[in-house]
Amino acid sequence: MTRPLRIIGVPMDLGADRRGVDMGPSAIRYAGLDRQLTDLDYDPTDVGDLTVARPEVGDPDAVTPETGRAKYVAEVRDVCTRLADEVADTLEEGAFPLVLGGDHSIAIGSVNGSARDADVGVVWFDAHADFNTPATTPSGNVHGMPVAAFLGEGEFADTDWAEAGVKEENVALVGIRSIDETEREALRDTDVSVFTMSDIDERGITEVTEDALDVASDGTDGIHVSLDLDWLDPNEAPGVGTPVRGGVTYREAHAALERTARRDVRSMEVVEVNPILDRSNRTAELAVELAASGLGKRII
Ligand code: EXY
Ligand code: MN
Ligand code: MN
Ligand code: MN
Repeated sequence: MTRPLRIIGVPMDLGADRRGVDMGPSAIRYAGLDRQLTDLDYDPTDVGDLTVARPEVGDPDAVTPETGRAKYVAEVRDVCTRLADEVADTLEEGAFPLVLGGDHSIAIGSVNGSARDADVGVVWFDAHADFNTPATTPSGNVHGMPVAAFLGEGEFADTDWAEAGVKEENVALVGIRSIDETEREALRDTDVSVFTMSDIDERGITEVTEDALDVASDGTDGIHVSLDLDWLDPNEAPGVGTPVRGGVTYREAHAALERTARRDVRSMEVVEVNPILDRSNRTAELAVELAASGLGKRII
């Protein structure tokens, strides 16, 4: 029996400095997403892309009383509000939401949508912790803030950025190797689980991934998977805006997503693919492959 799935494109680049990540959804579709999903017995419906304001019409230096310094904060919030509705509607209609980014700020929308009517845990595959707030950010870029935002950290407390009530103890960051001092300090005061690249070196990807999945599953109705392609080593995934050496290998990434597929995954996003920086659409193809592994594809 085929499983209904909705592809939701979000050509967002307002949360990041490097223009080009807005073309991620096109590149991922071009890399054969629909065919992969159909082969996996999903019945995909591509609802197209959400409209995202052009940087030229937004305010890069926006400051709001509520959120302090965060570039294009009003425009990012508007997109995330619409994305949360789209993800929540998709789930309500019995389909699986697969969100294509776009920069990682869109996760604020996907997570709030996925967790609107359920208790949801989050597994965050990323080189970065994405735990800055408008008060701590070194860049002003919202793609460095989504985890802090949906958990209601700092200025995000008691705002609609965190309206779905995801619990810290159900959030696991995996593969982290680039973290700002302010993020490190803030994370120490939380119940978020942080699995670094050193943990993967020492314990192996399978064990670490299983632990992260346990964190996200514990007492929840399902898991949201957020896959930032800069989680992988830049040799594997060159088409990202903020590459960091020493990431997971091609096989480690597949192993982690294959383990993930065995759990109760209710929504997923693949983000930060930047076709302008890519080589022959390699990173977009990888995004498709890894999404397929996370949705149950097996070698045999
Ligand atoms: N921590 C840095 C910042 O907040 O500006 C870099 C964040 C990069 C975030 C990328 C998408 O994962
Ligand atoms: Mn990220
Ligand atoms: Mn909830
Ligand atoms: Mn990242």
